[in-house]
Amino acid sequence: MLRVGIIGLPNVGKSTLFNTLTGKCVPAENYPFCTVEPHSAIVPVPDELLEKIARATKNPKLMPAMIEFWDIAGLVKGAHSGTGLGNKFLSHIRNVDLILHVVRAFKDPDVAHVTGSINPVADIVTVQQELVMADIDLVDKHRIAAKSRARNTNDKAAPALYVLLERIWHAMRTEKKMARDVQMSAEETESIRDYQLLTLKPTLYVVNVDRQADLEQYSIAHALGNRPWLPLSIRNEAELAQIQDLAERRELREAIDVETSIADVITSCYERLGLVTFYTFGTGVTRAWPVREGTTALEAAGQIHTDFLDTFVKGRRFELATLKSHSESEAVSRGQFQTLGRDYVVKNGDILWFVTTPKK
Ligand SMILES: Nc1nc2c(ncn2[C@@H]2O[C@H](COP(=O)(O)OP(=O)(O)OP(=O)(O)O)[C@@H](O)[C@H]2O)c(=O)[nH]1
Ligand SMILES: [Mg+2]
Repeated sequence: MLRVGIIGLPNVGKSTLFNTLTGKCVPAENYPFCTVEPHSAIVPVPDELLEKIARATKNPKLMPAMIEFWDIAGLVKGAHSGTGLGNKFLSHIRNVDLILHVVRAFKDPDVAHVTGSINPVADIVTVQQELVMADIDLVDKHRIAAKSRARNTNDKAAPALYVLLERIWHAMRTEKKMARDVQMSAEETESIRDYQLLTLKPTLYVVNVDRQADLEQYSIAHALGNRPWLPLSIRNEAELAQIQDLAERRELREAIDVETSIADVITSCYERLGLVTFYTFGTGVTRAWPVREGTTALEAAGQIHTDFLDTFVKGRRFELATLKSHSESEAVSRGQFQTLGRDYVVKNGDILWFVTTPKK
């Protein structure tokens, strides 16, 4: 299951976003620290291709990719050392795959701001610094352990790991750098992936505005530069989600001058995770399978059933157009498929069928 943790200062709209994303109701009141325990809920990823495959192959039950969203308490300055409730929460998001950082850029004098004034750019820095501080402690622990292993054991990887951790630790302490901004090779990044550093995780910023003009006023685009972000009118989206009547919904949608929607947030989270999706169909079910880039046909089959790792014979890849006019067995007998060996690298949008031997 893919996991996304929603973070930000208190009272910026995290729980309202979570509720709207998930259709779940957790308290979203106008006072800071309304959320104490993290809440989680599972949300399907909107997927048009999945629906098309289901229609073409007449396997109507959809199993889309799922994302588990975690709503946590607001972070404040000093959260890493125990101020507010944030530090307790930081531990809850250590194992998420993506961080969704909500930033307040709506004015509304009726909604209190922890520092008293709206300053999204400063708020982003405050939250980032808390994440950096929380990571420093962790890097330090691993740094000391690597140093000891380098001295006292035959662990060949330990000296290089120690040098790397020393470099990251230094950059975090002296320059307040996030781990992802420290220059590292792909192998170095991989060597510390298991540490679950918060500032190494992919991040998507959601800038909560009441209207598009809020973005310009606070120079958001400039401040976030090339970091991925989306504007969203969370309160309006929450209102929209309550409306059943389609015509009324359309009217409100048009009245909201921020174009990105809740569905865009889910899709962007999925995209930020850098996954590819392959599809399977059969016995009434059409299913999307999110896998890491570079996954082979054998590994993909193993996702479906671990037994397939032993019984894998080959894969078959079908075009959607073929499945629209022919059943799977017709397509096979007409030779309208591509045969895949175990080392084939799965591509986004592949519609696959695995041939396996019965297990002895
Ligand atoms: N004007 C306006 N108010 C909003 C918007 N989003 C949220 N709010 C209001 O802000 C208040 C706080 O929202 P929450 O969703 O509870 O905020 P939170 O970030 O979860 O807060 P904590 O859990 O305390 O950290 C509520 O009164 C919301 O209705 C928005 O886009 N515009
Ligand atoms: Mg909350």
